[in-house]
Amino acid sequence: QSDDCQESTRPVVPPDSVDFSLPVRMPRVTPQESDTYLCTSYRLPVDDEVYVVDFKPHANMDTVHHMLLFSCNVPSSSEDYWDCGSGTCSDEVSVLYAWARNAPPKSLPKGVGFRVGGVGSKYFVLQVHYGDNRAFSDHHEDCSGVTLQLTREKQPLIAGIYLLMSLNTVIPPGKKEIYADVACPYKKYPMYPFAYRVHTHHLGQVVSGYRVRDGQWTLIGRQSPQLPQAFYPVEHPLDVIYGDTLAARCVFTGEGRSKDTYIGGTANDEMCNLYIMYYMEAAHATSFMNCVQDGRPELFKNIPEEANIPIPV
Ligand code: IYT
Ligand code: CU
Repeated sequence: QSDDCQESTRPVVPPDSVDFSLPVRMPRVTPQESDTYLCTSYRLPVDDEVYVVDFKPHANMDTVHHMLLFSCNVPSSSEDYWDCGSGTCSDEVSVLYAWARNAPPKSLPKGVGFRVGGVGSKYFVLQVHYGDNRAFSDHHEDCSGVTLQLTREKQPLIAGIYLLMSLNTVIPPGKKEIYADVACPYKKYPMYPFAYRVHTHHLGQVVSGYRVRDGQWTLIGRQSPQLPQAFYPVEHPLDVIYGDTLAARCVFTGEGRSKDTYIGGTANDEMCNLYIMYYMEAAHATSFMNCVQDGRPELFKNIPEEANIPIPV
């Protein structure tokens, strides 16, 4: 079985071959209640720059709701594992991988790798959301996680994440439809989006992301945040170049709420996130970028109508 703790033992010696794998897995945990978020960290066993080129999930379908893999330099805790409520990392952090129940796993295109180690991030932090706790009534130990495939061989293309998020959306109670619009000018070397992930809490209906070039809107991805929040492939690959604008809209409903809903960390708060996974040529790649700017209403006047249509789940 793939979540077996037997085969999850971590390598002690830094692997010196060109290609090596790294298990980032929970250290035999037994969650005590439903909806527990546990985090564990793992330091890269080498100091040089290496590339993550593949991910293999090991998740117990009965217990794991989703898993997220972050990279950073300062994990929030030095314990073997901890409650993610006290944080994942205390420095700059990025998502590298997401696994969600019932969503097909997404692999990186050939020649594309996430750059880690060296002057970059040295730690991986794994977050596992354990759902229904009845699966743990026998108090067994769980070692869910992900095995990373790494290589020292320089990759021609570097993967990165561009995160668009709203920081100041307020959803009035009972309001049928409310938009959170985010947009930023793109001022870097060309990037090529190949996957995307959306994230909201319960009130999100649909999240859409676009490239705007010369007033023309081209879809990067559109998905319901109520479906498994994994990375989905960009259906019609495109480039994003200096001078373009990246824009995202989250559609929320305030129905069923009796108070204003704000952006925040709990299940009763909301979030509006669009993660764009891209690659860039190695020579001038930027690994992480984000955008938190409110979209101008004049710009969003021209957003395609599809962005306002909720996706039935
Ligand atoms: C306020 C908010 O929207 N938080 C999001 C996005 C976020 C991700 C990272 C914000 C920061 C980050 O360093 I990485 I500052 C958020 O927390 N999203 C959750 C996870 O925590 C990543 C998600 O599932 O997308
Ligand atoms: Cu959230």
